[in-house]
Amino acid sequence: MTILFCSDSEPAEPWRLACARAFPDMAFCAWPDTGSRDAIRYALVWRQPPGSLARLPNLKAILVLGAGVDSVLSDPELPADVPVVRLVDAGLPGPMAEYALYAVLHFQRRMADYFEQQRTAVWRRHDELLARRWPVGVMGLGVIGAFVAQRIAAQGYPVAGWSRSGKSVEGVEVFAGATGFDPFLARTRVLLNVLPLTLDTRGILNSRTFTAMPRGGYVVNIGRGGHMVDADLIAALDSGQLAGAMLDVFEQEPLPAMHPFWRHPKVIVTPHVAAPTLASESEAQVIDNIRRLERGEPPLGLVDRDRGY
Ligand code: NDP
Ligand code: OXD
Repeated sequence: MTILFCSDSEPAEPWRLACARAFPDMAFCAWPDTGSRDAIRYALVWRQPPGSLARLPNLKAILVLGAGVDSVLSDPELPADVPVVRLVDAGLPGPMAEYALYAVLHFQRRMADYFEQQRTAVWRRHDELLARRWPVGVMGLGVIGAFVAQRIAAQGYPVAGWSRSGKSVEGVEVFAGATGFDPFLARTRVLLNVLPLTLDTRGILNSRTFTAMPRGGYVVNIGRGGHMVDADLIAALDSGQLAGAMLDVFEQEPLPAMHPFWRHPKVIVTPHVAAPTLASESEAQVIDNIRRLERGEPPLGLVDRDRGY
């Protein structure tokens, strides 16, 4: 029995060690070395090369080493009947909330202006500092989004969240579905995206969305690059409808050197670092899920492939 590690970007070694400790009787191999394809029972994947999970006749589950499964589900050769399992929490919400809070503070406390002023030794104060005047709106109230929303609310910001079902989150004003979207946007000064990328959410950060926000707002994208319509963001920033954006995720990663986001004065780019998956925080969950599957029990974090998350 073999565990296959399959990623175009992440190192296999931490997972090789974790699997060797937990399953000394199972073999481990890292794509493109598959050993005997018939022996592969579990695949640990993060942005697997397309087609790498095809023709594995005894594959029992695909265990995604992240919370978002869009890159896995977009593989045209993904085996149709094999369960896809994602990480649930696994140490991701804390760093996501830190990133989000930093972004809100950065904009609210006018840090870009002070960095710029320092370059020319300008001593000038800007006002409008009160957190209660900075309504934050979190798109996606799942495991991560709900945590992010509560962390920011705990700092005194008025926080609302928007999700499909509108499940309640203590301390957060909740909006739901298509009818709740515009009222949610109308009260939001800093829009924080923590949605999964699905057919329904692709391109949701577009000019219509930005126009529904009060003029001079901010956008923070820590969901996926596919949520953003890049040209619409640039147009909204250039027209003043939006005052700034902090972006961690991009349609193409690494972000191409010629992409206008790199040089836009109102855009901050980070290289998909809001919450990297750490083996130390997630291996127990992955190992536990393999044990559950071996016992014939449902794993934690089973993805609804039709829904896309
Ligand atoms: P969950 O599946 O727990 O939550 C998803 C949330 O999005 C739910 O609240 C869901 O609504 C909502 N949602 C989904 N589709 C829609 C829709 N069409 N309209 C409105 N709401 C919708 O995911 P996580 O919180 O664990 O992760 C969220 C995303 O964060 C990941 O998919 C990934 O893309 C991103 N991520 C980014 C990282 C980074 O480093 N930048 C790190 C980790 C994750 P409902 O509650 O009704 O189901
Ligand atoms: C994830 C990510 O989805 O790191 O876990 O983006």
